[in-house]
Amino acid sequence: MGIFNRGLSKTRQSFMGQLGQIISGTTDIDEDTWEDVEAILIQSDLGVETTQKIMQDLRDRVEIEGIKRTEKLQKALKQSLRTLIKDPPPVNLSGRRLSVILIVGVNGSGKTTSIAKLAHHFSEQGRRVVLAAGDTFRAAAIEQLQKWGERVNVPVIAGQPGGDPAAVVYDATAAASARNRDLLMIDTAGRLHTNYNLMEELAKIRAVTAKAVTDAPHEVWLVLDGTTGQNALQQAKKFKEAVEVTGVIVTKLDGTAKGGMVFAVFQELGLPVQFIGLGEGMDDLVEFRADKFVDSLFED
Ligand SMILES: Nc1nc2c(ncn2[C@@H]2O[C@H](COP(=O)(O)OP(=O)(O)OP(=O)(O)O)[C@@H](O)[C@H]2O)c(=O)[nH]1
Ligand SMILES: [Mg+2]
Repeated sequence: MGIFNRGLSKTRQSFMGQLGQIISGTTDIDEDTWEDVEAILIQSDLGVETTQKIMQDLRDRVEIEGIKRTEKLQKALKQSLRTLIKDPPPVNLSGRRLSVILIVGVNGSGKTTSIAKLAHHFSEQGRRVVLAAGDTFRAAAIEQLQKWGERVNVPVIAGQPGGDPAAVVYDATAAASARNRDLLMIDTAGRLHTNYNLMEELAKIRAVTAKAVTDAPHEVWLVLDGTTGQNALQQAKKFKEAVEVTGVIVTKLDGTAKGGMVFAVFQELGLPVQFIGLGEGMDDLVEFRADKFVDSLFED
C-alpha cells in the first residue's frame, strides 16, 4: 500500500463507507440519491461551492453517459472529482544561485515540521539547503528548528528569541551565499490571518528577501492544517491577500476524514497543492499527485 493510500485511510473510510451504502443497492438513481451524494461531499469538507460544482458535473455526466443505476455512480463521481484537481507546477527553484521559499500559516498548522521534511526532501534531490529560524516569537521555536536541522543534517541560521525576524532572514541570505547553499527556506511564526501587525511583519520579511536576492521569495507556501477543513479556507483567503502565496501545503491529512478540503483549495483559492502531510515522520510529506489522491479516496 502506498503512502497516499495509507495516509488518506480515514477520509477514504468515511467517504467510501457512506458512498457504499448508496451505491451498493442496484436501484435507479433518483432525487434521494442526489441528495445523499451531496450530503457526503459536504461531510467530507469539500465546501458548498465545490460540492455544487461537482454535483453539476456529475449530473451532466450521468445524463450524457445515460447512467441509470446507482452502482455506476462511483466511477462517474471519481471522474468528476478528478476534473477539479491537478498536479502542481514544478517547484520554481532552478536557474539561479540561491532560491528562497517562504513558509507561512496560522499557529500550529505544521510549518516547522513541514520545513524539516522539505529540507530532507530537497537535500535528497541534491539541493544544498539552509534554514532560517524566522519564528523568534514563540518560546522554543528556534530550538525546535535547530533540532530538526540536526536530524536532517541541514544548517539553521538563528538569532535571539524575541529578535527581529526580518534581521534573521537577512543574515540567512548572507549565510546562504557564504556557505554556498542554493536553497533557503524560511520558517515564520504562526499568526492569525486577522492580526494586521503580524501580517505586516510577513510583508516586511518578504521585502527583506527581495532586497537580498533577486526576485525572492521564489515560492511562498501557505501551510494549512487539514484537520480544520473548511475553516482553513477562510484563513487562506486572508493570507493570499496579504502575501503573494504561490502554493499550499495541506498537513495532517492522516489524522482526519476531512480530506475533501483539498478539492476546495484548488476550486475556491485557485492555488495548487504542492505537498501534503500524511504523517509525522520525515518521509511523510509528499508531492501532491492528483491521480493518486483521487484513487486513494476510492480504493480499499
Ligand atoms: N499526524 C501528522 N502530524 C503533523 C503533520 N504535520 C505536522 N504535524 C504535527 O503538528 C504539530 C505542530 O507542528 P509544527 O510544525 O510545530 O507547527 P507550526 O505551524 O510550526 O506551529 P507554530 O510554530 O506554533 O505556529 C506537531 O506535533 C507536528 O508533528 C502531519 O502531516 N501529520
Ligand atoms: Mg513553528
